Amino acid sequence: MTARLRLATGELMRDVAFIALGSNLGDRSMYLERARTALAALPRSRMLAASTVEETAPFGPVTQGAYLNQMVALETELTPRELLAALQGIEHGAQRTREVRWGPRTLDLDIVCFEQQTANEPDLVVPHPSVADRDFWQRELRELRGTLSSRGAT
Ligand code: A4P
Ligand code: MG
Repeated sequence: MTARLRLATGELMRDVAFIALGSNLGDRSMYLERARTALAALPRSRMLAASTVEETAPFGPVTQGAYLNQMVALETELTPRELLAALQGIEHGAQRTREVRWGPRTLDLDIVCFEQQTANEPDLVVPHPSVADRDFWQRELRELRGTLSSRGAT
């Protein structure tokens, strides 16, 4: 049974999820573009905005190529857990290969945060524990929040 939030009016809650996209293998722009298309097609969801794509130097213990990173804001009725399952499906569709943790990958999709919901489970932590450490996530979040508020969406 899915614990979806139901408002007093009986409607399902529409929250906004911020999703980080990363790619550093193969045709990186194509993987990001396909991921955006797949995210926009998720059920009970609507793509609100996408940040600038930026090339970032790889961090972490593994020597690897530069990443293309981007963040999107998705209005969704999916719970954090339902969204995680959907993101993993999209990653598999990108022939994701990842032999080592933090290593190179065609596509990585992380839930950065939800506007209203949180999660703290062994396999799902929202907001993402690394949100404060990644400059580019901070930049992309600011950009998206600016875009949404200038449209009066938040
Ligand atoms: N998981 C828990 N919370 C979340 C969440 N909020 N969003 C669990 C997504 N997943 C979450 O992830 C491992 C497990 O984390 C998942 O099964 C899920 O249940 P994964 O994507 O399978 O493994 P991973 O990506 O290798 O590990 P992790 O910890 O997500 O790595 P990172 O932190 O994504 O690091 N350098 C640059 N410049 N740009 C990058 O984007 N990314 C990495 C990967 C390394 N260096 C980078 C970049
Ligand atoms: Mg990841």
